[in-house]
Amino acid sequence: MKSTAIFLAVLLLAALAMAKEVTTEIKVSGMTCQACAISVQKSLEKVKGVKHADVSSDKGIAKIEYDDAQANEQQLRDAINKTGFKAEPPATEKK
Ligand SMILES: [Cu+2]
Repeated sequence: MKSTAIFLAVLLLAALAMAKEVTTEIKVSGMTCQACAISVQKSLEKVKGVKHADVSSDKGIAKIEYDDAQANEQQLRDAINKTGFKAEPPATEKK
């Protein structure tokens, strides 16, 4: 049935639309040169759902584009911490 196929296609598109891509910035301390930034970036890009990571050792910031259906910020922080650098806590959680 043609209508069934169309219905399924619409459902699939709706599911894909719900998986939204988000961009977040995480402060990273301890990076001193470009090699540090690259190792953080490589680690972030290994996290499932991460599309792109842009890490600046000068600014001490990792900018990450990821699919929030597959990854969350905690996983990103864990990936950064695993490299030996430190993901700073989110500004909103600072006391
Ligand atoms: Cu370095």
